[in-house]
Amino acid sequence: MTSVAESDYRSQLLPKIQQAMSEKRFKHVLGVEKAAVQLAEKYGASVEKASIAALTHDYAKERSDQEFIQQINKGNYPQELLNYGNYIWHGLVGADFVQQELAINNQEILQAIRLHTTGAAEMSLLDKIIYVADYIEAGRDFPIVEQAREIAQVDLDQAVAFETQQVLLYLISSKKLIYPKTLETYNRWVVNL
Ligand code: DGI
Ligand code: FE
Ligand code: FE
Repeated sequence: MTSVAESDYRSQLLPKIQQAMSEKRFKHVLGVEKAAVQLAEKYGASVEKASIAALTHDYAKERSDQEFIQQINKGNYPQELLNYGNYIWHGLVGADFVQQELAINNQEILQAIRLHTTGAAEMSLLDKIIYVADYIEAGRDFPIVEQAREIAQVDLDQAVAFETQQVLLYLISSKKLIYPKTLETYNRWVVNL
């Protein structure tokens, strides 16, 4: 695909993303795209895939619980997924809506969307880029984000580890239910099991 065709594809995708979410979330999505493209250039991933995965990663975030529950029951998902909520569903199950409604069938992109919240023990370069870009995009302003940004420019695996540890610290300190995949990510990337 030429760069002209790429930007053509992007400009057709953009309004579909925008209409699916608030202005604030759309700004976040554009921030993630910028961060993901920079990381893709730096670490040698496909810039086009990074762009599309970033633009679509939170596409389903504003769907109702009812829509997710319906999709979980329809699809090949374990029933225990129903114990969780939008925070887990919007990526893992939301990728189905991206595929169905935006006709994105690239499995690498769909996997990066599915894993963007929890990470996984096994992550591709694109998975890591989207996971980290979501955390460090320019609109994020939590206290340790600057440290996360610096690490991301030095070592992407270390950035995955740093983010995962911080997320786990937050989840535990606020007594949140932890999705097993989040723990698998911790064991692999933080503990180096
Ligand atoms: O969708 P975003 O807000 O851009 O970012 P995200 O998809 O990374 O995170 C959504 C939320 O999910 C965030 O507050 C962290 C949280 N989260 C990640 N793993 C788990 C989790 N929440 C719970 N309860 N359990 C998890 O295992
Ligand atoms: Fe998300
Ligand atoms: Fe996000």
